[in-house]
Amino acid sequence: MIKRTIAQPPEKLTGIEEIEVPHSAVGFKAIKSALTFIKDEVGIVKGIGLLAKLNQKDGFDCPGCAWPDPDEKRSFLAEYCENGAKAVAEEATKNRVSPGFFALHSVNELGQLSDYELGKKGRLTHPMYLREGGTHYEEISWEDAFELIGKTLNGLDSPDEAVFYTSGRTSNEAAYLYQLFVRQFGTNNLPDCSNMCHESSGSALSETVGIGKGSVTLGDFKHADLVIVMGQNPGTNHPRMLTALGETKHNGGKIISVNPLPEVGLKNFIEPQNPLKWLGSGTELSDLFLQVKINGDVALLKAILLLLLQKEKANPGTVFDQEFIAKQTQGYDAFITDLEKYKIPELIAQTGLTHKEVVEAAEMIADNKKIIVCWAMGLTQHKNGVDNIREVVNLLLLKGSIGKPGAGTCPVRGHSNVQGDRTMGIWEKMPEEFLDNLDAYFDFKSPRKHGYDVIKAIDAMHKKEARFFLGMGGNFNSATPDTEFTAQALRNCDLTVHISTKINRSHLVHGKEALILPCLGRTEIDYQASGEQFVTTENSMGVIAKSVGNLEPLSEFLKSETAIVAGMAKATVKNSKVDWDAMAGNYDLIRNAVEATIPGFDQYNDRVRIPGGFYLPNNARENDFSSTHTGKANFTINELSDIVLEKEQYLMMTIRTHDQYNTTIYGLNDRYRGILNERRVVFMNQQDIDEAGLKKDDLVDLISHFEGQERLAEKFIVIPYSIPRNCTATYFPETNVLVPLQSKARISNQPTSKTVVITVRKRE
Ligand SMILES: Nc1nc2c(c(=O)[nH]1)N[C@H]1C(S)=C(S)[C@@H](COP(=O)(O)OP(=O)(O)OC[C@H]3O[C@@H](n4cnc5c(=O)[nH]c(N)nc54)[C@H](O)[C@@H]3O)O[C@H]1N2
Ligand SMILES: Nc1nc2c(c(=O)[nH]1)N[C@H]1C(S)=C(S)[C@@H](COP(=O)(O)OP(=O)(O)OC[C@H]3O[C@@H](n4cnc5c(=O)[nH]c(N)nc54)[C@H](O)[C@@H]3O)O[C@H]1N2
Ligand SMILES: [Mo]
Repeated sequence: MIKRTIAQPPEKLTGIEEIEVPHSAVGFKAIKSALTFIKDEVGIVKGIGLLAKLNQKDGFDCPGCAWPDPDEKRSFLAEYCENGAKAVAEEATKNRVSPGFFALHSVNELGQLSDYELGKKGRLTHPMYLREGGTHYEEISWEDAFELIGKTLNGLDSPDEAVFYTSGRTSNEAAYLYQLFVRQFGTNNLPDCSNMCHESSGSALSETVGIGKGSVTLGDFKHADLVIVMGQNPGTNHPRMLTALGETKHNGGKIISVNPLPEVGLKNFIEPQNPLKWLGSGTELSDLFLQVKINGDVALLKAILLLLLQKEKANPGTVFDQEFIAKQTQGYDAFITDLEKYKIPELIAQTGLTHKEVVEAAEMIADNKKIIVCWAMGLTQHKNGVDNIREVVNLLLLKGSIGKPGAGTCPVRGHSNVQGDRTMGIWEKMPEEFLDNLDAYFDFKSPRKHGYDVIKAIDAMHKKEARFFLGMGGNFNSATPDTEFTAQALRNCDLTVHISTKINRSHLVHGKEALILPCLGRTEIDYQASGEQFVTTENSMGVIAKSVGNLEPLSEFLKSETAIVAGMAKATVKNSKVDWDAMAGNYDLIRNAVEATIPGFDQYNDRVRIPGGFYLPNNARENDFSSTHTGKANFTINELSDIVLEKEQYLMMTIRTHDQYNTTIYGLNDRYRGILNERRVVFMNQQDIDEAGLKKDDLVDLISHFEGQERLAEKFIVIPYSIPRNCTATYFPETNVLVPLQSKARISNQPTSKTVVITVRKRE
């Protein structure tokens, strides 16, 4: 069994306190919590100045989530949330990690700190270098850092021995230049955080409706009859979405939530815009809460679809949109034939729900015509993650609920520019058309062989088939599955390079040599040769807008991500015809190149200067499905979960607390689930706890089981919680060590971080 190294956070308990689960989300406590983070990290005067620019048309895009801003007026309080304020506080912190700090603390010593303690050390100020065999990072000049990168890359046997990862905060401009550099160097090895996030959504949506992005706009929430929120915790991860759900309700629409946990944000919400309401009882959001078993969604959807089919047969044309089906779709008959193979009681048994609850959901769906389905990681991170989403699409197609106001698909994206990075070409398998355009504009030949995604990249580094790793943002060691395996993969590299704002565990799990390159964050002013620059991002609904920071850079040694890419490119691709300095000196030139090579960016530089930005084209929104492989929207046949639990086994989902941003730990509380000051907890059903002979607050070890292998995570506190039988929940990244690398979704190859088979062992 795998034991811990510094690749994992230490197994220290921090002193749990349990409180009652609150009745509603947001409200006064959220505002108070936001201001406390701002005060402690940034200082109140500078902090308020920052919040005033957050998500405003003349300000910067929140580095938190990708939820869109209203197209129309934006109010001061409404356009940020508690967790956006925490994200800003984390970036604009007063604390600094300088060369002096690294001289005092060895890499090994830093590895003993928790992720929370590490993050609180502050922002990186200087480029740092760890020499082979070295114990401490030392200061290095930018020139020497670029030269080392160029030399190492050019010393590889093949460009495919290098891996270039991207996290989703990188701006469009930096991402575009970065993928150009990587392709000019000669590889498509561009894995990204999206491989672990919405890859299943992209795979399912491209196949079924011809675009890997969602079809709805923010305005659609005002017109929807019914919004179904599946596998998503907006109260914590997309708090501004609660405002949109509030609007649905306000206009008479209904909400169904489907989740193994009764997440507070989905139950009740107190508007942040209106201080008069902060102390009130709030808006009840969900009309129906379906507490589904982990990975029971395909079974639930199939049961609902069968009930709808029965109703449609009884009264043809009243439940399904037959005209839409006939005109716009393909595969209906085969889909219905397959669906009829299933038996409703058997399906419902897999969901853990009652017959009555499923019938109620089917009736709400049958009665309404304008339906939006929203989802996030609760649907994508499963072996049948793609099936989950294709089944959602089947439902929407039957109802003709796509490509019209108030209806459609809404995969809710994570990182603030994860969608834009893909549009800019950060993908290991960009289509030929994109590569052809790039080649024509820049007069070179980009590689055509598909590159590594996250899982394949880890595997290749582990086998020493890849020997160079670069992370454009992110925290690869801690965000990926199978922590100890991944750590070994990184340690196998000749050189690991991280372009980062803050110190994280990936800097401590390094190759023979390592570099940390500190970059500007969203909140900072970006000075370049032609003057102050702005960047652009794409939100979850395909709006491209400008983002400009308002703080002086915290150190003169920081470079923008774009400038860093240019520096690396010049040191590496010696025969390039690209004028890297000109592009990095004036981002308008990068945007001109984007306009020339990517459809939908006509007059990019002009349109993005209009406050609020512009929408990219979206065929599904326009009710046009001609870009799928059949030229129509496609019904698909999907598989149920095939996980069979043995005695004493549970399914574990790894989720986020209210006080973290992925691997960045803002604080130790999960207020909305009643847990304060502790992350090493395992939520279990009370009956399961009783049957296992355990009690509340017992200390346990968790062991995962996959293809005969066992993985171990030690010291977790048992917490009885409202969760279906045989289901458990823990926080990521502490339990990533339990997620097997080879456990992945069919088609999308996404890690299955929400379905890990575990047993629980009481500690002596
Ligand atoms: N404050 C904050 N904001 C964030 C982030 C953050 O860490 N902190 N992360 C950002 C990123 S990158 C992303 S991708 C998003 C993530 O946003 P979410 O997807 O909301 O994040 P998770 O915590 O993974 O929560 C998954 C939800 O799915 C439920 N779930 C788990 N398994 C199943 C299942 O089998 N079926 C169903 N129906 N539900 C299930 C869980 O109970 C939980 O409510 O948030 C983004 N925004
Ligand atoms: N078990 C489990 N694992 C998961 C998930 C899960 O639900 N369960 N979720 C997955 C998902 S959805 C995602 S998206 C991934 C996230 O994976 P990543 O994107 O790799 O991880 P983050 O924690 O978001 O990255 C945080 C780091 O980014 C750097 N950073 C912050 N802002 C900037 C910036 O502006 N520029 C640069 N260059 N660096 C910056 C900081 O140094 C910080 O330490 O994790 C995945 N891993
Ligand atoms: Mo994500």
